[in-house]
Amino acid sequence: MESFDFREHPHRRYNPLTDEWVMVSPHRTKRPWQGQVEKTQPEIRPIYDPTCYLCPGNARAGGAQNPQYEHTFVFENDFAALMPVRVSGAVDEGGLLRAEPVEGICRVLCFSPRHDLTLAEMDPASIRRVVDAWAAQTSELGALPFIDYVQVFENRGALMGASNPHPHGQIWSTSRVPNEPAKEARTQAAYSEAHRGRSLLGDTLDLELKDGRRLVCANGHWVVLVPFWAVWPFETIVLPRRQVATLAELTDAERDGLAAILKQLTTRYDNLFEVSFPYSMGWHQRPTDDQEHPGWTLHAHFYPPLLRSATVRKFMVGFEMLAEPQRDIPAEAAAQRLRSVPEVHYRSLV
Ligand code: H2U
Ligand code: ZN
Repeated sequence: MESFDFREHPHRRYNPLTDEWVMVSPHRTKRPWQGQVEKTQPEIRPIYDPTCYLCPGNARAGGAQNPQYEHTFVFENDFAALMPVRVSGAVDEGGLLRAEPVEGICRVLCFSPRHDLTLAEMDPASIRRVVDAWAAQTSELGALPFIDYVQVFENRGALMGASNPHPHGQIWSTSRVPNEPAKEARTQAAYSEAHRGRSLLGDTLDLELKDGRRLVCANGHWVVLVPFWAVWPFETIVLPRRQVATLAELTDAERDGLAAILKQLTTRYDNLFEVSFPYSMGWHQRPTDDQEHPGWTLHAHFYPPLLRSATVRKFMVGFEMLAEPQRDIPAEAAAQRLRSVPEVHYRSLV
């Protein structure tokens, strides 16, 4: 019998945040390499696009007109998935056919008046304004009595279904705690209970800092790493060094540090395949349902779909849909690749 080496043997890794497993097949990265890394044409976008519904001064699809905003701009989603309307009752047929009403408020956040920028290409002072907007929305929506959870996120790039290249994100706040944060609430609370109040992600961060193999970048307030249990090829998690549970709690220095680390991370992503890197990212913050949620640590997940080049993406299909997620490139190798690219954006070099 061979003794287990996760650099060689097919294995499963455990995700303690979701209580789920991911299969890792490191030997498959030795498969013959088919085709090289294609580069796509550099995308040229105007600073202002008269047909963009997010640019300053333009009309939106719903008929409203955007102000001549100079920094960030928040508005109610014209096609909101949820409504702030109280409805009572529920459906439950034998515990099998169940439904319950959900109320909520959905907003869109324009990161910048500039149509041509992305987080990677914005300056840290402008990204800091995005961080402030995230924090302000978290406080405002989270304080509403019927809102139990505030989800801040960004869908970046057409590959991820983003409807518009103008730099923007969304905030959906809901009267129920959705699946993913609900799982994380359970696992973090159970860990805290079992480890005398320690935090699951705080302890994970300590282990990762000691190990070092999965670190991508860091500063005095934040650490970015490829989680041991990452599913997406270049998935990362952004962790605060101080134990905080929401964006609203971040100090001035932590917000500046966050703006800096977000610029670094998104720049590294773009430099990997010299393309504006698509992803879904979002913050997992403590629910605002008046429960305690011991051990909750604020963190952001970045889930980028790209695998080998600007055009070759990972599909979560077949075995992954029916059994469990699987990856070839081990987390350690992905982190190493993200560390090895320059911290200066490739577009700023031409
Ligand atoms: P995405 O690119 O992540 O899909 O976000 C764009 C959001 O903006 C989307 O939810 C909203 C869409 O409903 N939107 C408006 O609220 N008004 C508009 O005029 C167009 C798009
Ligand atoms: Zn625009």
